[in-house]
Amino acid sequence: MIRLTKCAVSVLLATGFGLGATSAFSADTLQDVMKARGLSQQDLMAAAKTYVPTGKRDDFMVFSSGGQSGQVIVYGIPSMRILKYIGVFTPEPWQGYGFDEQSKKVLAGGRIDGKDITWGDTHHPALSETNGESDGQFLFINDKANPRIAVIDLQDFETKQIVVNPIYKSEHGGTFVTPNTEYIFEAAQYPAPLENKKFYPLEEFNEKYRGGMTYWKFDRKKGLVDTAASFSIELPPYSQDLSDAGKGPSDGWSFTNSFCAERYVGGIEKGRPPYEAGCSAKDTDYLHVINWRKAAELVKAGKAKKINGHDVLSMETAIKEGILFLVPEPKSPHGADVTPDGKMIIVAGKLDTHVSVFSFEKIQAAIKAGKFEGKDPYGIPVIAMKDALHTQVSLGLGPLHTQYDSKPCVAYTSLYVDSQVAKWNYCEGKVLDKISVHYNIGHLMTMEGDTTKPKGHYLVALNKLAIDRFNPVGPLHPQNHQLIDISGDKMELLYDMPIPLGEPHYAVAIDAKKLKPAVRYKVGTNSRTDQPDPGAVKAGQEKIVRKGNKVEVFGTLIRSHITPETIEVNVGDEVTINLTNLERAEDETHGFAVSTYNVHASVEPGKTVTVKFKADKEGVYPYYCTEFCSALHLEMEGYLLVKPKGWKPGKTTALAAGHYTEVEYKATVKKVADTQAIIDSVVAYITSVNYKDFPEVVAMVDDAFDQLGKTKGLKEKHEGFAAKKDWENANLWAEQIWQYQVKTADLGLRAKTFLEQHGAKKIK
Ligand code: CUK
Ligand code: CUA
Repeated sequence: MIRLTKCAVSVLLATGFGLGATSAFSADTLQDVMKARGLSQQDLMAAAKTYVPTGKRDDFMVFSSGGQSGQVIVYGIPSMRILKYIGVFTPEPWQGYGFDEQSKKVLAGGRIDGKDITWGDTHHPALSETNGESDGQFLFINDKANPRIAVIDLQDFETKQIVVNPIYKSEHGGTFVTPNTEYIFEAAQYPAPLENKKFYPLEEFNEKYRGGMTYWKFDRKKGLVDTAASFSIELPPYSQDLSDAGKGPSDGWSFTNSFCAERYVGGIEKGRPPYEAGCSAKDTDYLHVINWRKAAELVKAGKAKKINGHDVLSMETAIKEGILFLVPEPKSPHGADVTPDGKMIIVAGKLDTHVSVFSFEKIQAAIKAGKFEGKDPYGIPVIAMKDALHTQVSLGLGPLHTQYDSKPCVAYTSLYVDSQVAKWNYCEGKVLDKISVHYNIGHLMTMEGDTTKPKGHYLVALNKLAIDRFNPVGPLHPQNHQLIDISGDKMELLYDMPIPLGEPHYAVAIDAKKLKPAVRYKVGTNSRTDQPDPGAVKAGQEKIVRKGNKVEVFGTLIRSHITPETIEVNVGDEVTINLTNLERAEDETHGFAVSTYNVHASVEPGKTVTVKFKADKEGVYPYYCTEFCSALHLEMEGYLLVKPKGWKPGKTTALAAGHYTEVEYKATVKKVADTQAIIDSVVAYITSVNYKDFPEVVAMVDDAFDQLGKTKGLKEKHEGFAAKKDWENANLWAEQIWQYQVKTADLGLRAKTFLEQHGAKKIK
């Protein structure tokens, strides 16, 4: 059985990557390639600016809304390589999101009126800030269709909380954060009665329908929104839209624009002119200027009333306390973006060629002087547009959103109708450059462009239509994110990236160095709460507990077995399976699925997850690991046996036997000895260098010795059986030693490669 021994070595070599052949480029010259592929010098330059060679990483990380997918898309810049989809409002099977109990609890937080809502229309992600700068700790995102926001912890890129807005029926102007992430903003969109399940006819729109602005209090220590400490301000039914938080001099204030300040109600089916006509009839809508800091104090002082159990400051109170003002803005505006220095608010009107630059100082001067041009129908003081404007600049057709450069006074505005990005100077009010994009751009995004310190370098155009840019995939086209180099005077288009998951309205980017996600959980962690999970067990303590018709499994996962390997239940039993991944090595995730019971879990190193189901059908259901985690991944399996009512074992038949011989047993023993020699040589290498300086390697070495430790007592066992000439058991137990050895060697070789690649030094 020499064959097996060779196989053993080849498995070991195959797992010890880094021993591969060095590859050479083919003999083509760069010119040949350019000619063959029809590439220009400019293409080559763009490729050189975006190509991230194998093994290298991106400079910036983007968190993009996943649009109607209800997820978040993570990708790198400049490569535009997609790194992850984060399940947020929608179940995501790979991550087990919505299929294991821990994540189901998070999704249940997003239930409305007792019903699951398993999709979301995600629009605006926002990164947490400290002193106005992105800190890389948390990400927030809204759901426009079902008024909700979610909290994602960037420790593990997992959704930890979904919060339902108790008074809106839709929301859009969120999420935006204050400079120290004290609050997360969310503005309503389509006006509706604030009380839940209250019906008022559209004829009572002006009196009973309302908009609003919600300020969610964020508890950074807990990493969760504190709903009890959050509040809203009642606003007129003006279709509040995008918002932004003040910063620097304007910190403590928020700005929210609106459309349909006409309060028009359509009804084309009844012969009325449609919404789009009535909602854009007047020349101006309103920018809402709110002193949120003072509002928070008023709420603390008990001046709010409860609506659906949530603190709401009435318009009346807000007006009386002098915290709510309106400024007319050119009609149907979209973005409201505060400049990095916090001095200006730039508003773009979709139906106007101008962007309007409002001065916070001027707005404050008008408020102080009590200089208003009048009141709106609800009694809110209106500051004259001219008293608030710094300047207006004509940029082109359909200006929507504005982002900022690291260079002072430089801004970029998307032009939806023109399909262009305009670069301009908002201090001096002049256009600097324009570039065409493909096609019909919505948002645009610069690196940390929402913060007090934008980083420049790149801009991404989030285009609504791709039309002819990609290989056709049917009538539903992907979206097109285009990467633009903004480091020079002229903008340069670098890359087209199709987004195939939904319409991402907005995205945010952060310097990749600011993100420091964990590589593993502390063994036994519930990743959704970051607390020790009661279902966790240590190696050797696995058990199956039965109480009446409830069967609870406390199991573990480690290459390459699931413990237990058999779960026997009776039909009708409620089955709970808790699984802890005992691995410490980076990226050693196991998955867990049970045939046809619609459960799946992703169990990353250290994580504990729970799946629950009712064993409502008798039969035999294999369960297995769904991640190709090791050479013996396919053997990482077991059986759920669901026994029929009143089933009794019949004539006992033997389990399948291999009928092994003494020769085979001896070959296995030799294979074990050969493999041990390889392990010894790897161990000799690892301990000859400063491996303790590499936490990744220490984790692998720990895991390796764990695996090797399991061989304890097995030698005596197989020798005992051999002495009794029970070659079947002797061979199988010797084989099991080898299984542990393979995993030990796999880890050892990975550790060795890592050390070699990271310049480990000899210590003796
Ligand atoms: S929105 Cu879609 S392009 Cu929801 Cu910010 Cu402007
Ligand atoms: Cu664990 Cu495959």
